[in-house]
Amino acid sequence: MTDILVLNGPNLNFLGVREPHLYGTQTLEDIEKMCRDAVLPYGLSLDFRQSNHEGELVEWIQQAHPSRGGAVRGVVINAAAYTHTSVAIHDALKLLDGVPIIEVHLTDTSTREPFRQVSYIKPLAIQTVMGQGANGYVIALERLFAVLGVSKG
Ligand code: DHK
Repeated sequence: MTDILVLNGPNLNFLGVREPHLYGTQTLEDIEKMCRDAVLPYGLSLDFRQSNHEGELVEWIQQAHPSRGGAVRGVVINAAAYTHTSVAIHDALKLLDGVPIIEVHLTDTSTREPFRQVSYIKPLAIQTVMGQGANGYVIALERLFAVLGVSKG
């Protein structure tokens, strides 16, 4: 069981190598460390995961549901390319009724190709953080802490 679930979609395991002019030079491991450092003072547990497979992401979201023994309090998700295509991930996130979800993108997708203009995550998210690079994950987590009313110490 985890308090905070951070999910990452396809190709994000190539951060640092992949189009660094767009996605930056930090690796996913760097981002995980930033997230762990952000969560630590709050005494919350963090599950940080990445998958290139839509079904695996759906499965992890389902596992966060109370009927599967989950007790997740907040979700940060960068569904990467699945953001723009996945009704399955949208439907799975909808199962987590009442759990605050924050959508993150390293890049500002609103200024990119037309096929990136649609987000199936956005309607379920309390906030979308875009174009802030790796720091967007920390911004998203801090918003979650505020919404959850948790404090340091
Ligand atoms: C990451 C991806 O892999 C793309 O498919 C999305 C997103 C944007 C990002 O900016 O983090 O379109």
